[in-house]
Amino acid sequence: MSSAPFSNPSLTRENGAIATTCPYCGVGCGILAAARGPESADIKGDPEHPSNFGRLCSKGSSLGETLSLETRLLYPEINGRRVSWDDALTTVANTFQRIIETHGPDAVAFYVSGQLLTEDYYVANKLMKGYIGSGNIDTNSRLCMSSTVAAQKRAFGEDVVPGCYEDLQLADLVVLVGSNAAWCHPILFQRLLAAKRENRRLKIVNIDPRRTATSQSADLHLPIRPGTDAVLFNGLLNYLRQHDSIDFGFLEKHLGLYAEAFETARKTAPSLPAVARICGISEEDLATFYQWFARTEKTVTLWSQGVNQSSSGTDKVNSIINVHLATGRIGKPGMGPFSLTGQPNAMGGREVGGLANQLAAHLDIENPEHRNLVQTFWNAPRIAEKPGLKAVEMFRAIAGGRIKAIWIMATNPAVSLPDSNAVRDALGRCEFVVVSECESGTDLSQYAHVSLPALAWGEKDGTVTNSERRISRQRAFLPPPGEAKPDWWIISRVAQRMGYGDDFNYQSAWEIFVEHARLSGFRNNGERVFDISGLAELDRAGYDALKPIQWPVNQCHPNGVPRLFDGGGFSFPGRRARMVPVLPKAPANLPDSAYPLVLNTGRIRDQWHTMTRTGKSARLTKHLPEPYAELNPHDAARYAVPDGSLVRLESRFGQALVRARVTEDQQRGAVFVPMHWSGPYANKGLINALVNPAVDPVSGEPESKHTPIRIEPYRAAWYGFALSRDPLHAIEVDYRITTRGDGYWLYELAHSEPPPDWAAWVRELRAQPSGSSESASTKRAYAEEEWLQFADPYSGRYRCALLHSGRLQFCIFIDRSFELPPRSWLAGLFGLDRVPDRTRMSLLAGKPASAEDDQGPIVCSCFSVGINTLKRAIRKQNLTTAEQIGAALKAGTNCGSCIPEIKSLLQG
Ligand SMILES: Nc1nc2c(c(=O)[nH]1)N[C@H]1C(S)=C(S)[C@@H](COP(=O)(O)OP(=O)(O)OC[C@H]3O[C@@H](n4cnc5c(=O)[nH]c(N)nc54)[C@H](O)[C@@H]3O)O[C@H]1N2
Ligand SMILES: Nc1nc2c(c(=O)[nH]1)N[C@H]1C(S)=C(S)[C@@H](COP(=O)(O)OP(=O)(O)OC[C@H]3O[C@@H](n4cnc5c(=O)[nH]c(N)nc54)[C@H](O)[C@@H]3O)O[C@H]1N2
Ligand code: SF4
Ligand SMILES: [Mo]
Repeated sequence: MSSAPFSNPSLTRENGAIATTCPYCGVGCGILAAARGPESADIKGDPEHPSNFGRLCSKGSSLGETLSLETRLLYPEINGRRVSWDDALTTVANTFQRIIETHGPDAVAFYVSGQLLTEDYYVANKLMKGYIGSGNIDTNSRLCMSSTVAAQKRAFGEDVVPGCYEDLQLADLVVLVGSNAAWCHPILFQRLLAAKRENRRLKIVNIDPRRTATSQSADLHLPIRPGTDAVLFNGLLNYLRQHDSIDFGFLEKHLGLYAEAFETARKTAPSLPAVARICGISEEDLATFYQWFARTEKTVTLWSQGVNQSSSGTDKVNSIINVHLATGRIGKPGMGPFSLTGQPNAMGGREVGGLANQLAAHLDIENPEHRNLVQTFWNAPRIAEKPGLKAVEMFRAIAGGRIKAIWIMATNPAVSLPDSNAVRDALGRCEFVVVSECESGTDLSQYAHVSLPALAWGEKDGTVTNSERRISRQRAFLPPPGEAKPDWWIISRVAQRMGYGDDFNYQSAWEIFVEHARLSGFRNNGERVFDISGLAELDRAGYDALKPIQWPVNQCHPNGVPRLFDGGGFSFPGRRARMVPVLPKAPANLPDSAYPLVLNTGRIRDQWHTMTRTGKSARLTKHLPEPYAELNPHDAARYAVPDGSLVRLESRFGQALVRARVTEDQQRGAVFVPMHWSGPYANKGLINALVNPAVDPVSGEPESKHTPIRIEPYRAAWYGFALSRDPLHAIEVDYRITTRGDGYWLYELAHSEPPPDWAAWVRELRAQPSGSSESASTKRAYAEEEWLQFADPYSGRYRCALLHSGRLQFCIFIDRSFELPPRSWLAGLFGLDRVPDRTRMSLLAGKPASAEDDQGPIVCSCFSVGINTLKRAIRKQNLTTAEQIGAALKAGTNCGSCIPEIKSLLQG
């Protein structure tokens, strides 16, 4: 079993470590990394990086465990066959060119990602908007930040995040709306908790329909009815006015329009009782929140997908920004509205204009002057005249045959777009699908006509921008594997083959970055806040040495700017801002008698999106190894779904089969399911198959947090799990979950019909398809193989285990009930060279002779500490605080993101 993940605490720049940036969330933590062979690395938080000051969360610390090349895409392929780069690039260029010539530029599209580096993104946007001449480039940020982008443009005149991380430490009140930062922005959340320990006045409020790890650390949790945030914030605006907390001086000086916003708030959220009723919370809690907000000058409001991913997400964001404008609490230390970005480069994508309705450098596609500016700067033959299609529309246009060729980079729409069955159908019908990826075998791969191998994190070079506008370098510390290439190289070589040679003759990420920096200052005259012209003169060495810096960076601010809009300076004419009147709207689809529950989807602590990287780390997989649905005990009883059983979920769009987790954390009528599981890991865990494709009319962002569904118990003939040293193939059952452990694979299984003969079925399961890799040593050991078996047809119980020379190879446990032995103890036996005789006796019992040997499901991923170990230590050593637990077991002492769970163990 691997020990602590931050394997080399002595890493420093001086001893050869490379400083780079974490490829996961928008916190943008600095990392020191040193290669340890081609497929692994030592990782440590960079003590000098101003986002994390040396700390890393469980995902960041485990990056060294995700570098295996086993499933990487390493060579270009056409229709699944390896080809040369020249063939692949020429095929892409010629096919795009042919379709454009026959059907016009809007018949092709790019679908890109906030996980591309700024330089990759810049080149993709330039090719589509300036050379192909269509607006049809959209990004997965459409599913993520686009409501905030739209709202900030409506409020400030430009998409700008005014504040910085330090504000969380300077504030006396921090409100988190629709954000589970404890799991999704862990290092920033840890900074907030550290500030709370220092500043006793600091209060944390969390607004989320469900109780999360974030709520557990909050002073006040408002479990509002899903979708009612705009009423809550309109109510707050109204309350602030009634209680004399409005800064009219600020409004007069810096705002264009505002009166109507107050009027709409008054009409739609007239009183505390009315708001409390609509939001489904107690009047008392509501009053507490409003009072705290009214009387605390230093307030920061953070929000994320619980607000953005809504059919009225743009309005909801404006309702939040309104209360900050109305109180003048913006841009000052410890104050401001603060959107937490999700992806490592969500911000960089916005800077280069990666959304279909933007131009590069924060310019507007609908403004002829702006179009002229960008076209002139690029000296481009064309410029997109109108916005392109937004993600959901784009895939509809593919289904309808209007878009005939699509190039997808660094995102997996077959998993992450809503109504995924329709998306897959569209991809299946598309004439030409190009996929740039690091991984093979994803749910998207099967639709690719051309697959292009991209360099992955650790191999590529460029920049990303985090949630606080801070630009950091990602630097390569691993050699390029196979024939993989940087994304910018792939795009620009296709551009050259399309005839745009000179303008895409880039030889390095640096050349692209300085061009992007020059464009941001081109005819700017201080009108656009986004201006990094101060970096346009960087030479190659300067780019390589670039230290993290917050834009704008220009002549006036050569060292960047932590806060914007202190004392105005907004981007509307007269440097003004606007309060947008917000009329609260109900979600697009409401529950009814056929689909009575509301499906909410989101993230878990230790997985990243479609799991292409985090799924490779055994440590990360242990925290929550199976897709699940969280439901309230009342709903569980009503629909006869016991905790731990399997539950079938169904919406008007599709179905899923997942494990039920019954918890009071979930409010009645609401079900939460993580978004992470797809084909390689679960046969029916794809939750976007159910999610409605309703979108916000302004931003086009899908309503991923609100779909009416129904649930029913799944009646299995049998449940089971298998643990195997070698991967098992073709398990045809109703329910199959695959997880990767240290030296084993774990399969959770269930099926509605029993096989006729268990022993024969198990043999079939273990049969390797021809040509597959059972190692030579395994084969030799066959002579000494030993089967242990237990079958009781009467109770439906079947158990068997296979040992090779005393080493556990495989075991399977089948039962009519879903209550099976714990997996963790058995899994641990795969770490032994020989199963001791005493243990062998209890193998088929599935539990150790002594209960002490079973540590239970993992709570602390960093140090692999299980729940049983924690409970035992609490009981036996009388531990009462998380600090004491840390001292005794190390649990919670690295990234700290398991501390909320540890605290709840202490409480109960
Ligand atoms: N571990 C991990 N961290 C990540 C990611 C990951 O995949 N894994 N992804 C990154 C990305 S790209 C993103 S965008 C961020 C997302 O970060 P978050 O937005 O914090 O994460 P989510 O879990 O999507 O949703 C946040 C919360 O919104 C709540 N919510 C649902 N409906 C409502 C509502 O009507 N009102 C309110 N107020 N809340 C509601 C959900 O219950 C959920 O707890 O995380 C980033 N960080
Ligand atoms: N139901 C539901 N759906 C959601 C959400 C939700 O909360 N609920 N959240 C939405 C949000 S906020 C987001 S951000 C999306 C995320 O959804 P996706 O973007 O689809 O998820 P990822 O797994 O991050 O996909 C990134 C892909 O790019 C590959 N990759 C990684 N690095 C590189 C690179 O450098 N180059 C190339 N070419 N490829 C690379 C990875 O292997 C992976 O396959 O999901 C959205 N979908
Ligand atoms: S908080 Fe974690 S996932 Fe996010 S950037 Fe930092 S280490 Fe990476
Ligand atoms: Mo996101």
